[in-house]
Amino acid sequence: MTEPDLVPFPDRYVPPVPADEALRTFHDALRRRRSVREFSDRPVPRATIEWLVRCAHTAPSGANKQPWRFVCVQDPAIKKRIRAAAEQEEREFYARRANDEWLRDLEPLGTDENKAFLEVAPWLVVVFQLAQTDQGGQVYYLKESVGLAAGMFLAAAQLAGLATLTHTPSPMKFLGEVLGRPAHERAFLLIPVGYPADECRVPRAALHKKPLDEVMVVV
Ligand code: IYR
Repeated sequence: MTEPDLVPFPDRYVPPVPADEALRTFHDALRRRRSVREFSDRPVPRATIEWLVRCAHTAPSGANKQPWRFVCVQDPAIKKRIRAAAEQEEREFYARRANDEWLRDLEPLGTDENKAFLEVAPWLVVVFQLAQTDQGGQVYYLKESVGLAAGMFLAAAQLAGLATLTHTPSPMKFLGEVLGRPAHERAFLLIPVGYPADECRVPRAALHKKPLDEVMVVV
């Protein structure tokens, strides 16, 4: 058996301001995040997107396997193909696949099969989950791991003043095909990233959060 190799906890983070203040500031940024469907075409530098991926990539993962890939699309021709394929799936979803309750739940959001934002947003970041490591090894708690990384990506984008959307065209198989990804990668989430359009609106329904005592139980 290999001995665990434990080292002193390096570079431990200590907030530069009192913890309550740090949390208030962080919460104030997070609470103002909205899923945006009307993007500006204002460019976002590649270096900024790299920082977002770096932040996401700090996430914990099962046995530290880091079973994710962030495919960052800025090529207009590829965005166009993604939009066409997504809209094809979404037409099917709205016409047939979604049941009545689902469609009713979506009504307040005003979503439909038109996904112009897939061409307008300067970046489409497609998060892939890896069913095995690139070397063919096992991965663990795959959805939990990739979900954590995706959450950190969204938080980082918010801190950078960037808008995001957690878009899940369903099924998402076409993303692996359009992006030429290997068989062990499966699309998990498509995140358009950019600035909101000047005239951007968001659904009123999305402003409501349940009160804390509904989501938090202390025993
Ligand atoms: N994927 C579809 C439908 C959709 C589903 C849920 I759940 C949402 O929160 C929003 C949309 C679409 O993108 O239109």
